[in-house]
Amino acid sequence: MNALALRLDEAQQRATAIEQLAEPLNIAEAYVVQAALIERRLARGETLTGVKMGFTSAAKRQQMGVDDLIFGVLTDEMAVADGGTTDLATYVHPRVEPEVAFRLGKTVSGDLSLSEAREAVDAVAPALEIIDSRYQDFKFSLSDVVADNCSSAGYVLGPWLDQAELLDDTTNLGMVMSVNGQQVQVGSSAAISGNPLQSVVDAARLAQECGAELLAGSILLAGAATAAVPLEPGCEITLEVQHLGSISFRTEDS
Ligand code: OOG
Ligand code: MG
Repeated sequence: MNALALRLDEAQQRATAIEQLAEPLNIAEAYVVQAALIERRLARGETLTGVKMGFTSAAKRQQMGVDDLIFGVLTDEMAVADGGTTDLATYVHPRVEPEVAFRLGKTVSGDLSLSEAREAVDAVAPALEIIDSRYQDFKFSLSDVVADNCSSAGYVLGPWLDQAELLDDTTNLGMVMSVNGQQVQVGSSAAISGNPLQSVVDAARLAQECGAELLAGSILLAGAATAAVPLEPGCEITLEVQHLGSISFRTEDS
């Protein structure tokens, strides 16, 4: 497991793709590789900032040809400031996708109801996720992508909003992602498991299965509402989420 984690970690650090894993792992083994990969990042001084859910929308499952929910880990190194710039040379073949993020107000793990998930979150924000598979051609099996920390590479968060009326209903917010002012994806937060708060329920369950918790104060990316779009140099990417506002970042000119 450590050898696989090392290969994936080096692929990320060198921004060079590797072949899909030759030995098929089961999902539990893939989460062990993911944990070893995160340990390597923490040993370099990165800190945990939260978790992300993946394949919560039919659009994503269809784009990537997989059919189960996955769970990955975010660190401070992945954060890109709202309005900031990211250098594409640090990624293999990055894509961007429109999301909603929650901040946890208390530590949770295991079985939660939707109303317990609502009580567990204390803020919501528009979010863009930069995903970057370390596998050639962005192709992988479900266990391959879990081992690769679910393609986690970057994230941009808008300002946290904590008004109860916003948190009480994030089920059907219009979401528009644009590149250089041109709309590239239009969707709704309803595409995220029918309700983005369902991602809190699912993440708490998956965390417990991995012997972990979702920590108070940490971020949860609920998953993309639409398919992801490849990032090109010299672009400005914006996301507008109904009632939550807009965020953006730029990619450096090549
Ligand atoms: C895996 C990550 C999926 C999402 O929001 O569905 C994900 C991938 O597509 O490479 O982050
Ligand atoms: Mg995502």
